[in-house]
Amino acid sequence: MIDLYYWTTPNGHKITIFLEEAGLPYRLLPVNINKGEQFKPAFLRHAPNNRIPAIVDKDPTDGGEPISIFESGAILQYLAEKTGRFLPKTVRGRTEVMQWLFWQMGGLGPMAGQNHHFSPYAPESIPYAIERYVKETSRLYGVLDRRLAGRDFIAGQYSIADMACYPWIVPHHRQGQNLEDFPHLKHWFDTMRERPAVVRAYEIANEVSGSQSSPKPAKKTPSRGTASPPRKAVKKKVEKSAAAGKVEVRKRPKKR
Ligand SMILES: N[C@@H](CCC(=O)N[C@@H](CS)C(=O)NCC(=O)O)C(=O)O
Repeated sequence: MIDLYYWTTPNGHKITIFLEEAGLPYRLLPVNINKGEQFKPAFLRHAPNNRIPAIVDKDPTDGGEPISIFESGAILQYLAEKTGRFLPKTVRGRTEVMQWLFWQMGGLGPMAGQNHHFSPYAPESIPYAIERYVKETSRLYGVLDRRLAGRDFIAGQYSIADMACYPWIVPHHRQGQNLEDFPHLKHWFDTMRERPAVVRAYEIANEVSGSQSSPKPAKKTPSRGTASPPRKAVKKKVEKSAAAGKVEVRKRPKKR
């Protein structure tokens, strides 16, 4: 069983997408970053950077003590290696995936994150910062668009690189981007959003944010991009334990 310390943000969605794709059993532990729960000592034991996501694998492949992992890229790599899925084993295939995973971790995520901060949320509008991050996001979208020309997925086959990038493209409107300007990226985005595991990941996000309603902020507050556009009826796939604030996600039969 994997414990997932999670909130409904792009970095959180990456891991629910992986777990849903792989059909791994996991227990979802919401860490409401709008309420400061990322600073609680129990969470910091697993995530010293006080940011979600983090996981604890209670059943590591070496049969030893549970392993805690923070940083979404490291978690995706760990889970891919654990399951033998979504990361090719050949040196070339693996290198393709890893460089795009690092590109997301070092570029797309941080730059789009700054874009979210300065464009819609900053209490003071700073045109220089807005322009810088909207432009840089646009440049990165262009890089991904060119990469996806003639490819279904970022590294050819569906991989953890796609899972890492997709949640950062979901809030494209908020980032001042129009997907019509990036046709290959748009095609990939439309394919990704229809994957059943991706749909489930965003349904879970809606369930979790609905169950942890925070007080409405009086002013604009930096919250981090969350769930997908409203989808059809959200099925009850998540069981909540209100007292413990935990959400148990049961293993589903694989549909292939
Ligand atoms: N590089 C980290 C970034 C994690 C991160 O920034 N998480 C945000 C939510 S997307 C967070 O927990 N923020 C809490 C805070 O800013 O205090 C990763 O990819 O895991």
